[in-house]
Amino acid sequence: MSRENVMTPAGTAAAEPICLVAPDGTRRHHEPFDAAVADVSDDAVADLYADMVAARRIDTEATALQRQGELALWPPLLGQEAAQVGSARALRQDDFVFTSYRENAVAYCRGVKLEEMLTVWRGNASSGWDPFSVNMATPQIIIGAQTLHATGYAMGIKFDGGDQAAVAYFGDGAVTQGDVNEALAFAASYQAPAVFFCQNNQWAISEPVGLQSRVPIAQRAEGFGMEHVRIDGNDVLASLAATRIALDRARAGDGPTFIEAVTYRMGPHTTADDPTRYRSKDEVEEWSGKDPLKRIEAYLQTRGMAVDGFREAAEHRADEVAEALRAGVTGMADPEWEQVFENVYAEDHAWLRRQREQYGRYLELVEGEGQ
Ligand SMILES: Cc1ncc(C[n+]2csc(CCOP(=O)(O)OP(=O)(O)O)c2C)c(N)n1
Repeated sequence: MSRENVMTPAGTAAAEPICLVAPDGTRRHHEPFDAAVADVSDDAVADLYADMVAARRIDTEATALQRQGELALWPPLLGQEAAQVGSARALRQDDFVFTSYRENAVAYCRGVKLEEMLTVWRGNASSGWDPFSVNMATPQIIIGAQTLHATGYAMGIKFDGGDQAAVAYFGDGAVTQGDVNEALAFAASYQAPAVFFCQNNQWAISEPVGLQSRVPIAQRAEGFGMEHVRIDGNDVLASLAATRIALDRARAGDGPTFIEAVTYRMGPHTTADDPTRYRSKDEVEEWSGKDPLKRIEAYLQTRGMAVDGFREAAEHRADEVAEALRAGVTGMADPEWEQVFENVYAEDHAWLRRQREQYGRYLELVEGEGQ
C-alpha cells in the first residue's frame, strides 16, 4: 500500500469527501484509496455489511431497552455505522482506541462484551469494561478529553519504540474544545503515531456544524501541520481505506493523521433529545438517501451477489446479537452500594472511609423509612 500523495498535504484546501462506493452502489475510483482496499474481496465487504447490520441492531435494541426502562439513557449511532465499522476493522488488536459515548459499533468490532457496553447506561457501574482486555478505553463523556489520552498514549508508543497506533474518535462539536486543539498540537509536535477520527455527523446536540466551523473540519488540521483527509463517512470502504493509510503512516513513523468522516446522525443526540425541535424533515430525508447499509447492498448486487443471501445471514447474526444483549442487560445483577467507592482512589483513606460510613448510615435511614 502506497503512502505517497495520499492525504491532503498541509497548506492546501480540504478536498471533496473521498468516496469509493456512491450512494447508489456505484464503485468510484480513487488512487491510492483503491490500492488500500485492493485485497478486500466481495465476501469481506459482505462481512463489513454484517458488522453494520449488527451495529444497527445493537442500537435499535438498546433504544428499545431504554424506552422499556431498562437503561437510563442511550446515545444512538444510527447513520454512522460505516464510519465506525470501516475504521475499526482497519485496526490491529494491539492498537489502542479512545472514544466518546457514541462509538458502540467500534466497541462491537473491538470485541467488547455486549452487556458491558450497556452497564454504564444502566447505571450499574461507573465504567463499562476492562480497557486492557480489548485495548479500548471506556466511553469518555467529557467532550474531546479522549483526544488528549490518545495523544499521550501515542507519545508513549513512540518513546517505547513500538509500532502500534492510538486512535481517537470524536464528533464535530469536539473540535472546538481546547482539549482537542492541545491534543492535535502535541501529536503534531511529537509526530506521534496517532489517528484522529472525527465523525462529522453535522450536529453537536442542537448546534449545526456550520456554526462553529467556517471551514471544512479537516482543514483545521492544517494549522497544526497535520496530514488530513475528508472522506464520505457513509462509505464503509472509504473509511477502511483512509484508516488503513493513516495507520500505515503512523506505524512508519510519519506522524499523525486527521480524518474527517462526513456523515449524519439520523436519530436523536440521546434518547433524552428531540431533534424535530432543531432540524428539518427535509434534511433527514436527504441523508436517508445516503444510508450506509443500503449502498453496500446495492454495491454487492452489482458484484453479482444475491442480496437475499447475505442480508439474511447478516440479519440472523444481528438477531442473535440483539437477543444476547437483552438477556445480558435484563439478567444483570444490581451492584452493591459500596462499589461506588471502589476504584476511585488507588488506596483507601480516612476521608473516603468517612464518606462510605456516612452513605451507609444514610441508606439505613432511607430504607428504614421505606419499610
Ligand atoms: C466538556 C463538555 N462540555 C459540554 C458537554 C455537554 N455535551 C454533551 S454531548 C455534547 C455535544 C457533542 O457533539 P459532538 O462533539 O459533535 O459529538 P456527537 O454527540 O454529535 O457525537 C455536549 C456539548 C460535555 N459532555 N462535556
